[in-house]
Amino acid sequence: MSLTGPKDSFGRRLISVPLLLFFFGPIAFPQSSRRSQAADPTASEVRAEFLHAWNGYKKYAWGHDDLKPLSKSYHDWYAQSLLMTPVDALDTMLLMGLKDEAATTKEYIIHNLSFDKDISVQNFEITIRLLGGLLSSYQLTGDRRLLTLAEDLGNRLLPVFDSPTGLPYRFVNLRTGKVRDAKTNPAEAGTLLIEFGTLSKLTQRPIFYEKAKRALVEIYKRRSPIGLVGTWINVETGQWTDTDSHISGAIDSYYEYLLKSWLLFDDQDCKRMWRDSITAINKHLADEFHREPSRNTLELWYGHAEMNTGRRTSTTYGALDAFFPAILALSGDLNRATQLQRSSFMMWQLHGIEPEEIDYKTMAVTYAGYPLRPEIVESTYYLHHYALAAGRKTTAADYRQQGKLMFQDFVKHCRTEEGYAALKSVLTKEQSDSMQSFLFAETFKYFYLLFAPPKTLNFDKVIFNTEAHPIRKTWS
Ligand code: DMJ
Repeated sequence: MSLTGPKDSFGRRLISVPLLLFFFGPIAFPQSSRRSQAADPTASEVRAEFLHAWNGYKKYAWGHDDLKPLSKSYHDWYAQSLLMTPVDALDTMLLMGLKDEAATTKEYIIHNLSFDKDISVQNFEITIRLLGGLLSSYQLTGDRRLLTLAEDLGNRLLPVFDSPTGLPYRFVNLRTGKVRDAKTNPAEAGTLLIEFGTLSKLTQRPIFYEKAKRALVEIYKRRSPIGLVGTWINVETGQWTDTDSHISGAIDSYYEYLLKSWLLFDDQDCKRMWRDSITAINKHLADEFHREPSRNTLELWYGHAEMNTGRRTSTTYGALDAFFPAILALSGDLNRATQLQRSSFMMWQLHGIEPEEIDYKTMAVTYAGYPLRPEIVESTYYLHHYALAAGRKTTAADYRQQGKLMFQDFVKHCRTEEGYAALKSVLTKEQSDSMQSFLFAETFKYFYLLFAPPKTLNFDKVIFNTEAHPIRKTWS
C-alpha cells in the first residue's frame, strides 16, 4: 500500500489523523508499552454493566434524554430531547471498544440531533455534557459532522456572555438567543473554557476561547481579600449574593478548570489564578485533625468558610467534593491527594456506598441520597495512574482494590432489572427513578479506565472535562 502526504524532518511519511483512525480504529491515544499493565477482569465486568444500563436506555428511552429505570420510561430535560445519554455515552463506548454500538450511536446522533429548538437550556450542563461529548467523540473518530454539530451548539450558546460583566447568564434559548437567570455561581460561570477553548482551537475562531476565559477571569477578579470565592453571584452587578466558600457543588469545577485550562492550553493566566486559588483553599478550607488523640493518622477534609473572613461555617464534605484528590494529584500535590482520598473512602464505607454529604466531624450523614456520582471513582483512577507511573505497584494495586469494593457496592445497591438507579437514601438503600447521563460519561468510564490496561487511553496526553470527556491537545 502506498501512502501519499507530507514527510517529517526525518523523511518519514506523516499519516493524517483520519488515516490513523482508519488504520488503527477508534481506540485513540495509544501510549507506549513501557507502562503496559494487564487488564484486570473487573474491566470486562464494568463493560458488561455499562451494556446492561445502555440496553435499558435503548429499550425504554431511545431518542430521549434519560432512562427512568424503575418506571421503565423516559425523562427529557426540556420540551424536546437533546439526546443527553447517547452524546454523553459515545466516547465511553469508543474507549471500551464497543465499535458497532458506537458506530450506530454516532450515526443516530448525526442524523437526529438538532439544536435549532425553541427551548431555554442551562448553559453549564449543555456545555459539559453535549459540547464536551461532541468534541471528544470528534477527536476519537475524526468524523467532522460531530464538529459541525459542536460548532452550531457553540454559536447558539454564545449569547449567554452578553451581560454587563461578561459573566454568563445561566439559561439561553437555543433558537432565539434570549437569556435568563442573572444569578449564577462560580462552577456554572467558570466551567466552560475547556469546551469553548477546544472549539476555538478546532475551528480557528477565537471568540469561543475569549468569552469563556473572560468569564473565568471575572469570577477570579471578585475573589475576597483572602483569596476565596463565594457560592452565588449576580452577573449584572458582579456582586456576591452568597459568600459561603467551599470546594463543593456550585464552586467545585471552577477550580478544576483553572488548573486544567492551564495544562490544556498552556494558559499562563490560568496557571497564576490556579496557584493563588489553591494557596487560599489550603489555608482557609482545609481541615486537618486527629480524630482520636490516641490515633496516629492525621485526617484531611475540606470544609466551608465565609469567603471574606475565613471563619469556618460548616464541617460538611460530600460526594461532589470527592473530585478534589484527582485535582490535587494532577497539580502535583500527591500528599494531600492521598490523604483526602482516604477520607473520601472512609465516607463511602460508612454505609457501604457514598452519601451526598456528611458532617466530617461527627460522621453523621447530612444528605443521604446517592445519584450515581462518579467523583470518588475519578480520584481513585487518577491516584492509581500516578502510583503506577511512579512504579509503586503495591499502592496501585490498593487503589484497584478500593475500586473493586466500590464497584461491588455500586452494583449491589444500584443495579435494577433494566438499568441502574440512583438511591434516595444510602441508609435505607431505597432506589429512586433516576439514571442521569453522567453514569455513562463518567461513572462507568472511570471504573473501566481504572481496571483496563493503561494503554487504553494515554492519560498524559488528555485532559478530561468535568463530565469525563477526554480532550486531546491537537494544536500547538
Ligand atoms: C457531572 O455532571 C459533572 O461531573 C459535574 O461537574 C458535577 N456533577 C455531575 C456528576 O456528579
